[in-house]
Amino acid sequence: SGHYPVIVSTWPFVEAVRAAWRAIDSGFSAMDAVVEGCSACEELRCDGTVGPGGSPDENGETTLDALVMNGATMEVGAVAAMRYVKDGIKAARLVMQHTGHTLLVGEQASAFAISMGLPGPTNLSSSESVQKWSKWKENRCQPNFWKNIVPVDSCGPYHPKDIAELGKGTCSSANLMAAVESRSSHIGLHNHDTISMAVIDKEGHIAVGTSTNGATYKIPGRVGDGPIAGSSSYADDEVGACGATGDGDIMMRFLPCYQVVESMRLGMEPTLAAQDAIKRIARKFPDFVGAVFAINKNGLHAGACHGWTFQYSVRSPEMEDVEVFTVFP
Ligand code: SD4
Repeated sequence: SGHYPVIVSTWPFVEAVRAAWRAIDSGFSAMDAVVEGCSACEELRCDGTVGPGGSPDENGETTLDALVMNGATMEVGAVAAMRYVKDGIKAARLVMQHTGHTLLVGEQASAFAISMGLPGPTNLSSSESVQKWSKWKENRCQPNFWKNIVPVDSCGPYHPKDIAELGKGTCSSANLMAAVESRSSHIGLHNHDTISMAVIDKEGHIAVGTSTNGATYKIPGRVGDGPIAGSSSYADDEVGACGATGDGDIMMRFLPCYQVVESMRLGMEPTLAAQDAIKRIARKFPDFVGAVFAINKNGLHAGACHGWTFQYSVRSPEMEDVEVFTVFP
């Protein structure tokens, strides 16, 4: 007995879920709804970390990672480290619909997106991202939340020696405190970074999508879990779907969303499947920060997290509006 349609999204991205719900209500497919929902987040610059204008890399540039997946056909389209184009999720869908490829990267992804009619080239920086970056640059040890739990001076240019020294940074205690504060402010739900969304449409077809500008102060060229199918999100009509958020550099080693869907295929309830996927990562990386939501094809959903408190948003027919669920580690 399926409770369709249903929309699930990481974090309290309520407007994004409403946009996806409106799309479903007007008869659009699950895939269209995913694109509408994630686009809404990109336009609103959810948390300043989805879409343009957020999370500057080491050179101060914002780039986008995005993915869509169709759980009926198992088609996937994605872009990684895409520059100068604001519409990450639309670019991902264009890759899926109009090429035989799955993943395009960097400037060539931008060129493809623009050739397919998306607006660009555009500067993806905002005054906030420029300010944030200049401040960080002034103080080379200011932590990147994801990487500098042990503070490192990760400002390029890199030399083999620097790489060897990574993790042994020489930061003042003031910077160490900043690192600790930055970490707790993230755990306090200030900076969510990624929208991953799953939609089950009226027919029970499932689509997922993810859009993010990745990790702040990343080394240019870094690609996170966002555009990796099975890591940031995964869908299979026969089983259900999953969406993830968190430290992509760690999470992408485990394909947590593939794991969640495959566990549900073998009969696990969404709660257990989500918890199991997170536990597998935490066992090896006890300091990692991340979360997943799981939804099975009957519309039963759950979340699991490690290192922070996670929230995810749901809209289904029995709800009057989007509801936000909170999951504790
Ligand atoms: C990344 N997964 O690029 C993204 C960041 C994120 O919540 O999800 N933050 O690593």
